[in-house]
Amino acid sequence: MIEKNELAQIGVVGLAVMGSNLARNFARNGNTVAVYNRSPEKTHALIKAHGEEGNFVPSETIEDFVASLERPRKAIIMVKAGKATDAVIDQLAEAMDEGDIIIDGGNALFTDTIRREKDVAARGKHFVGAGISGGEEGALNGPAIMPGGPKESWETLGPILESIAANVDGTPCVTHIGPDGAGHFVKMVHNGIEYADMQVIGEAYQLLRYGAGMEPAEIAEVFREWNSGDLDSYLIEITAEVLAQKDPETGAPLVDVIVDAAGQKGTGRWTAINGLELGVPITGIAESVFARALSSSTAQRSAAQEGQLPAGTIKALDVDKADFIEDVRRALYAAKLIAYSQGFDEIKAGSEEFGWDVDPRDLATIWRGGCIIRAKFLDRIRAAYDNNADLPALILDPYFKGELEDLIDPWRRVVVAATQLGLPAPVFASSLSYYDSLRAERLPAALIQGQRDFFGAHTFKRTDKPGTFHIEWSGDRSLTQTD
Ligand code: NBP
Repeated sequence: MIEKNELAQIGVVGLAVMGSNLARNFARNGNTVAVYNRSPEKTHALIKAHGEEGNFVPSETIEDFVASLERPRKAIIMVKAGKATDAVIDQLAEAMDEGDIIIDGGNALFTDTIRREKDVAARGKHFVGAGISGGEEGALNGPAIMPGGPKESWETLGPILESIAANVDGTPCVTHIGPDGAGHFVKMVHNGIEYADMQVIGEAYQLLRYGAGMEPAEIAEVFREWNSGDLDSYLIEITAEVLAQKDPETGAPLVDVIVDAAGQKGTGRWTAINGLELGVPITGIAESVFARALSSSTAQRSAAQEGQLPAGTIKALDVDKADFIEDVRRALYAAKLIAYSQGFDEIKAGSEEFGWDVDPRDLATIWRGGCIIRAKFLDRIRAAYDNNADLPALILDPYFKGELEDLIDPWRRVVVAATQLGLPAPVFASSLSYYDSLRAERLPAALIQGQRDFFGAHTFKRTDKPGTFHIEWSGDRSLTQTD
């Protein structure tokens, strides 16, 4: 229904997949929604197909759109991230008044959000970078929303965002994450964890398929069963659906028909780059980004297959099938736990670096619904941070330590099996190395420090006394204290 004279509580700019679904979600939840798209066809199409779902106020110019909003005006931008976002922000900031709020709901890089907030604030308006997860379906029926920006904007925006967010046990999956770029930063890491979660599921599938020789339909049943236990999550649920699906054209398992080159839009890569910049070992996420890149290196892969790189001695799997399936389940759980633990480490480091004061409990709460990484075990993560807000690492929480007691041996067996079978399991294996590195009493870093001192006089610390030292490597090899 189009109520032309009614002022809208919220506006949406950009009516492609995400924007049109988000606008419908606002309208269905009793909000009057102003809608605008650069090319008016999308606006007309939305009103034609869904105008009866609620109160929409369509506009064909940005000025009319702004005029159709009640004050303080609140407009969410859902356009292609990058230059398009800057263009729309500029148009809105020009047409809006002091105190109005511009929200960017796209997948912006958090450093862009920090810059945009400064620019918009200098023009007297508020800017909120909000991460929105859940894809098309989430946008329509309830996404997880991670808004950053000024706290005072959250006071105005909170109720309207709560009206459309997913809801778990009466708690909306949205909260103010922190100032300026905090929301988009956290959404970036969410996507990084999503990459790792999808990769470890893929590695489990690969082992069951080519290690245990199971067919996709049979593996689908295994994933269905796993979805009723510790691994209960959206990604496990949809994995069972994808594996059970037959290709409508050939009747073959769909997974066998799909080209094995994974795409990416960049948020996983940003998470890995930021982990490197902050010096946080987010190995699971980085390996997952590399695994997608390797899968898409089609020319190199086919050259390697044609050239038949030696496989070495491949040993057939000599274990009970049911035992192996259970081992793979536990290895998947362990590697997933590491990915989340590392993701939370990155958020903690980012929060400290940028002074955001992000509360990890908020994330464990709002990620329980609406978003792609929603999972039952987020309740456990929430409990872990409730018990100790300064947990040095998620896996050091007593509950997860207890879980790892049961996971560690199966996890080792699976990494050994993958190695013996010549099957790639980059995140299962590297996460285990990360885990063993964390618990190692001594790391070879001591030797690296010695090498660095040898070739570059980079100095080293001693285990037995304070100070910084150097060995006169090219002279008499005496020890000198440099400070
Ligand atoms: P797209 O990312 O495909 O962007 C298309 C929209 O951007 C259209 O409305 C288009 O208008 C508009 N646009 C462009 Br392109 N350049 C513009 C410009 N210079 N000025 C004004 N408008 C411009 O849409 P989407 O897939 O709905 O995603 C929207 C945002 O949400 C993106 O940032 C995306 O990363 C993020 N996101 C997407 C998902 C998902 O599952 N798709 C999930 C989470 C977040 P036009 O019709 O006139 O060309």
